[in-house]
This record gives sequence, C-alpha cells and structure tokens, in this order.
Amino acid sequence: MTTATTKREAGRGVSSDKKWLRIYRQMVSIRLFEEQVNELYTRALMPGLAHLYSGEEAVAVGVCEALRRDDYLTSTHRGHGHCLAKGASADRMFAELLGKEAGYCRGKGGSMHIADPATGNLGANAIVGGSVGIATGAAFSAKRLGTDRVAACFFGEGALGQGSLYEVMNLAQLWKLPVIYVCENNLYNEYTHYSETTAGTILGRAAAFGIEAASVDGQDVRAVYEIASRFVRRARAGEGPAFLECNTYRYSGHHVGDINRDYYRSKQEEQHWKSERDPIKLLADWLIAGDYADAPSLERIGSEVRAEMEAAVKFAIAAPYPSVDEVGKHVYA
Ligand SMILES: Cc1ncc(C[n+]2csc(CCOP(=O)(O)OP(=O)(O)O)c2C)c(N)n1
Repeated sequence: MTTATTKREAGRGVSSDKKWLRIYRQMVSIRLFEEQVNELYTRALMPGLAHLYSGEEAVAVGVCEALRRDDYLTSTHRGHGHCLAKGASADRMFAELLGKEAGYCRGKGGSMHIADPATGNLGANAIVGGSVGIATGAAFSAKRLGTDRVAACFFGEGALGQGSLYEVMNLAQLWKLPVIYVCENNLYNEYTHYSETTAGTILGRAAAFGIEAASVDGQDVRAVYEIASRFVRRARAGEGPAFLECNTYRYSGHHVGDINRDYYRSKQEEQHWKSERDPIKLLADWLIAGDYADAPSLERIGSEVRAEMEAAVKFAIAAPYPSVDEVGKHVYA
C-alpha cells in the first residue's frame, strides 16, 4: 500500500493498526534513546564513545518486527537500535552505557557490547563483521536442533570487506541455514564513502553464492518489514539464507565525537536526508494519511516515550557501580 488508503478501503483490523503504531513507537524510542546518549556524552556522564543509530531506525524495526522474540539477532558497534527493536529495556541499556551493575553486562560491556539472551540478542560486536560467524553459527544450531528459529545478522556495508562474511555466506547457502544477512548501507565506512572501498555490486556478492537477495529503501519501514517478513518466512520453512541490503543514512557522525564532518560529507547531503527521507516522518505521514492516527496522538506517543527515556536515564545515573571485588568476574578474555 503506497498511497493513502482509508481504514474501510483497506479492510484492515485493530491488530494491523496496533502493529503500525507499535512500529512507530519503537522507531521514536530509538531516536529518543540516542538523543539521551548524546546528551550523556556531552555532559561527560558516559565513559567512552557511542555510535548513534539515528536515521536508520526503519531498518532495525522493520527487520525485528518480522522476527519472533526467540529468534536470534547479532549486532554491530552501532547497535542500540537493534537491541531496543528486539525488546531490550532502555533503563538496563543506559545502565550498561554508564558502567552500572544493573546493565545488561553488569556494566562491563558498554555501548558496543550489549547482549540480551532473553530477547535472542546474541550481542553487539565492536569488530567490523565480527558477528557474522556468531549469527551463522546460531542458525546452524537452530537447524541441527530442529527448532524453527531464524537468525538476523546486522552489519554495515564496511563489513563487505571482511573475508569471514563470504566464508559464512558460502556455508549458509550450502547448508540452507536460516540466517538473514542484513547489510545496513548508510553510505560511509567511518569517514570514507563506500564507493571508495567496495568493488562491484553489493547484491552481486550474494548472487555469487546463489543466495536470495534484495535491495530496499531502508527509510521506508513498511518496505523493510515486507521484504524481511518474506525472507524470514522462507528461512523458517527451511529454504535457506537471504541477503537484504537496506539503503539508509546515519544522521550523526561516525561516533558522538565526530562533529566536523565537512571533509567527508556535505551539510546539504545531511539536510536532504533529514528533511526529505526521515523514516519516522515518512511513517507518520502515512499513518495520518491512512487514518491510522492523527497528529496529536503521534505527538502524545512522542511525549510518552520522551518521559520513559528520561526516567530510564535517571534510573541509570542513580544505579550503583559493580563492586570492586568482581572486577575479574564474567571476564573471559
Ligand atoms: C576489523 C575492524 N577493522 C576496523 C575497525 C574500525 N572501525 C570501526 S567502525 C568502522 C567502519 C564501519 O563501517 P560500517 O561497517 O559501514 O558501519 P557503520 O559505522 O557505517 O554503521 C571501522 C573501520 C574495526 N572496529 N574492526
């Protein structure tokens, strides 16, 4: 459905309305979570750096909406959005970012290493391409154990330069593993446009292994959800892996400290994506045009989520650090 359609014309029910409003709320949650992260960084309350996901929300939410809670997910250094979309709670995530005991890894992982097994999240990974083997291994275990769980493997287009990706894609296709490789193409690997690092075509890489592949507008959550649902269905049915390129854009710098970006991308380019291609605004316009919601109800969702995020930050700031005597505990390196 690409044009505005009234509820009656679409013949849709309450559950469909609820789904799109849930999707909207999730995307707003990620955006406002990241706003708070930036705030914590600029107020020097957060140790280290973070890589914000703002602008890319439709990718994580569109894919995760197609997954079940017990499906697997692996994530990247830019992982807050994946984590929230899969069902993690913001208060424990903020606690992790601040190094607090209440965090998902008892404060020992930080922004780039949040894992939440209860929601199938096998973890973020600071190594570019570092989680492709983990996701493919999870898919292998699902197949061997006879469960119908699927693994979603998120990575940036920078990971296309990692050889391990092609080792696992080869095996996944040979063994028909239930894994979806989700390439988040936000155009830049750190400070370099991907066209300077990536020969050939992106989908050509999947084609080399005979893997079902598609490219989608990563700012359009409905499009991402639709194609992700198809790929998840076929993976669950034993038809093997798929590769999804999502064309998207990160609004902020590579990390929170990357303030002056003029030398690798223009302000006009950033402005264009923010004003013309914003995934939350695109969904909001569609919701309003299709009579799913009106502007005040969407604003209300925004205010509720903002209050939730502020409360989650307060919780994390007030939470205790782990005690000194557990410094060597849960450390496996
Ligand atoms: C193996 C490895 N090489 C280099 C780095 C340093 N590094 C961190 S993020 C990044 C670029 C990642 O770009 P991309 O995969 O497109 O993800 P994005 O940051 O755009 O989300 C690099 C080179 C790293 N973390 N791991």
